[in-house]
Amino acid sequence: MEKHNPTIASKLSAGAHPGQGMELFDFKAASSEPPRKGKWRQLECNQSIRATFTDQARLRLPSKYTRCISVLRWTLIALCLLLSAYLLYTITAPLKIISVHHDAATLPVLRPALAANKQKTKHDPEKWLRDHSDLNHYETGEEWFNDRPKAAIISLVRNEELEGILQSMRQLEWHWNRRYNYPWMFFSEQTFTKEFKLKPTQAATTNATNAQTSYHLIPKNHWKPPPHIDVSRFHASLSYLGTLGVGKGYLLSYRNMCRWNSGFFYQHPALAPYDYYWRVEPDVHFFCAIPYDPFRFLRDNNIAYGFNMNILDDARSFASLWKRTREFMAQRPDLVHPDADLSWLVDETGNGGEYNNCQFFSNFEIGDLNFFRGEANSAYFAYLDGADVGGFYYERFGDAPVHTLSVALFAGGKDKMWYFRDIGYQHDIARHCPRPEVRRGMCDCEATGLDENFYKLVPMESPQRKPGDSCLRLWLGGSWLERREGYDAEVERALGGDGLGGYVRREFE
Ligand SMILES: Nc1nc2c(ncn2[C@@H]2O[C@H](COP(=O)(O)OP(=O)(O)OP(=O)(O)O)[C@@H](O)[C@H]2O)c(=O)[nH]1
Ligand SMILES: [Mg+2]
Repeated sequence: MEKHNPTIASKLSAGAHPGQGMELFDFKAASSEPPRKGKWRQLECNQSIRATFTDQARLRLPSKYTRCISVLRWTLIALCLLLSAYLLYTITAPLKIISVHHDAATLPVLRPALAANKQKTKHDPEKWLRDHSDLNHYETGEEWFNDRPKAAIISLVRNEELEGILQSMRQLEWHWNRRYNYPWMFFSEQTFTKEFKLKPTQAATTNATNAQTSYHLIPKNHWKPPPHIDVSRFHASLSYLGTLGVGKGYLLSYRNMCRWNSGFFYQHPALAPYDYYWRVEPDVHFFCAIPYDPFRFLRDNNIAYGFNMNILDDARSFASLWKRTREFMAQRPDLVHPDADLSWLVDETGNGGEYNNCQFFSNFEIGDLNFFRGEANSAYFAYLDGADVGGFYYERFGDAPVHTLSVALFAGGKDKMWYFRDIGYQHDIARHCPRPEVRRGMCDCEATGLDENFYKLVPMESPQRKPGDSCLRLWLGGSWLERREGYDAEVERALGGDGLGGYVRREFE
């Protein structure tokens, strides 16, 4: 017996008009065999009838078996989609959690007070950081490659410090360079061993990065006292500073190291094609993800030198450095930059115009090689190293105070220097970790204060006067130096403090 679909029949009788060049639905065929594609003929009817008709008919189309398959198919598709979404999420989640948005209040920036005429420059480092900070950004492609600064990570290191440099590399790679792939360049006066470079089954420098690595020998005359050095006077200095207990003052290798880092690294032929360097030592720590390219930052903002610790050095190691520097300035006043600001380095009142021994702690530095290669710095180094002074061997001039004085004298104003406050870092007992307010979940360390590390490097027995404010505050200047009314540093010291209290402006406001 033929069964008609009552709904369709009633809809038809209620107003649908078959014919007039349109094809009709074959009810008989529809009732006797399951309709297939092509069995439909169009109805001349309004849209609503067609919809109801189609729905009704469809309900009857698939057999139980076909419906099951269809359900299964959609379930599988849904599962696949879910799985893909989950995989995508797990791969990118660590990056997304700390995707960076800078607003004015959380910029990782502490800038020094500049001389009134220097307040306005065409560079805007804060804006640059806002525009270029992105942890999900991986630099790839030709456009990026052609535009990136010519820069390298450089390390003076010994074969026996392999474990230490691997540790430094792992952290810097993880927190930054795996997204930028700047080359690592290793320097030594010794030939680097196969173990140091590449040992397929073990950790070695080549395995610690996807970036290019290269190994360079230091020319012999860059790593030994120059001929004008009087050997017996030099030996007397080794034993004198050794006896005093000035850090590594008795080591010839240390003197060579300080001299190379002061005046020779930027002359190495392997660095000739490069414009910027980031110095990395073995056994240092990097605590924070770095969401931008510091090389590009320096270049785009015309900054010569970046540091992240500005602390006091042991003055006994460079007793005549300031006197010699003044001599050089007197000889070559033309080289001193017109914007040079020495106010944070020279204590005119408390210390009679002497150098206060503040220094950029140079085991971390990111800098412009062309500044160091320039006439002013080269001449300054040549003077300190020359026959009249011989300061790297008769004393223990360190590369940190030498770089600091050079940058301050010859690079320009403080806007040529940058405090990389957001790069958490540790070298031995000196540690810098950004405050929670500015770290944005990107650091794995306990926050340190602004005055932290100030005199950590100066042993109790050093008779040097400490400046009244920490080096970093002196560099920042302005309101960073204001104390609350009635505060007396002498009273604080008499009570056992260090005289660094009472500041109106604390680190983050
Ligand atoms: N190739 C080579 N590298 C050296 C030599 N002496 C020091 N260095 C490297 O120079 C850098 C500074 O040397 P360190 O001995 O760490 O000096 P420092 O940082 O002032 O002293 P510490 O506080 O003890 O770390 C490190 O990267 C050392 O690996 C040396 O004789 N040969
Ligand atoms: Mg060191």
